[in-house]
Amino acid sequence: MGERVFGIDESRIWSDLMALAEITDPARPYTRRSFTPLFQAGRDWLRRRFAEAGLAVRLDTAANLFGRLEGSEPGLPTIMLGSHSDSVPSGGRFDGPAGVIAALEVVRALQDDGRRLRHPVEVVDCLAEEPSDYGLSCVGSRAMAGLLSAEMLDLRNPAGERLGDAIVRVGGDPARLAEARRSDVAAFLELHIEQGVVLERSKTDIGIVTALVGIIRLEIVFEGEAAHAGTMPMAMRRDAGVAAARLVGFVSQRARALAGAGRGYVVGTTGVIDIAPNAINVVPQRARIVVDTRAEDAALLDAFVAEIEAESRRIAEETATVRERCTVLSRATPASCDPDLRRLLAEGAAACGLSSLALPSGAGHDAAFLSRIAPAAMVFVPCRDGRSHAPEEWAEPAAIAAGAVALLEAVERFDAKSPDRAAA
Ligand code: HGY
Ligand code: MN
Ligand code: MN
Repeated sequence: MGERVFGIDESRIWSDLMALAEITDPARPYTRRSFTPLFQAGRDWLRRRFAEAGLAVRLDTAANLFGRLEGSEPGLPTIMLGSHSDSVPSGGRFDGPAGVIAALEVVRALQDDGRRLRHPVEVVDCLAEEPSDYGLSCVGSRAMAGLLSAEMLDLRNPAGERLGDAIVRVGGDPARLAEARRSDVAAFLELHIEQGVVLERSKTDIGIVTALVGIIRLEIVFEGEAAHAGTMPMAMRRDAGVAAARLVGFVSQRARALAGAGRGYVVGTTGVIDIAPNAINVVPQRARIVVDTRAEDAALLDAFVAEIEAESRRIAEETATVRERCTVLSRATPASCDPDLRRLLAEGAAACGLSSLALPSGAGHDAAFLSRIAPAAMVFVPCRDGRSHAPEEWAEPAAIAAGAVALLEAVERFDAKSPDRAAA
């Protein structure tokens, strides 16, 4: 066992993170996309680690993976800790796994010291937090919040598989999805790398998240007309590529303008641009883009999306293309973190000599959906240059361990103070 700080074993956390990181597509480190065999291999590894820690392991009907440790007072609601183990393509080793392993380490620290909380504790690996190939993110945490709809289960991946069938493939049972809905969670706490630069630049040990932005992702398809790039007169072209490019520019310019309007955090990104037939000397016939818009202010986010929708129609007219589709792929409303849990995190951090600051999250997280069914809070730890969703993503072992210490402190304080009594 490595050096332990407040019961947390830094080297155990690190060796777990590096072992899990090995389970990746070797051609595109670090990639462990949800619903793939690699994802399942990562799950199998987590199951073993949960079991070795003495946890009761189960999969719910939405294919969320849990490790549970009963409390000393039967009937109390659950303290849930965790994050996700799936990644974006060519992502990092810490986005998600740092939260799952830190949660596991909190339970191991309790076990090592023979300490038993009053409440049961669950470590969770939420299914498909990243935008999956079915177009939806936070699949498992939506299910726990009762927000994974039948329409969502009918979303299909490029190969035509339904999301519902993919959930069955990884061990869930969408026919009994209601059983995944949770009403017994006393608190949800998620550790995550900041994926920004605030903590690193301010040399602060941990971030205590105030709120998570709302996120709306929409897909727009322009249909033009394939033509010879050399002979078709410019004035007669119906170039879907030009339509897409103009809308990509609009999204970025408008986000910058709104961000300066003093109404909180606003960003807009077009991360997916598909052109067909995608040939050097052919005027693009079809262009599909997926836009990711985010804001702290729900009304502002809706207004931003409405502007994009209107602009896509205007661009279609001006480029003689047809806007074949403008579909909202996913929507997550802004979520606030629980003030009491935030206070416990701040007090616990201070008691352990850790500096902390409050900040919003520009990234989406499972905590956004768990906050709809339980008080939820997040601990951010610094990551190098704020890089994430890239192989260069890096967090120092000591930084993650410090976050786990803050997590453990908050859990123990919540457990001791919580007025929960066993259900009558
Ligand atoms: O996209 C996000 O904000 C998160 O990393 N899924
Ligand atoms: Mn991510
Ligand atoms: Mn994440």
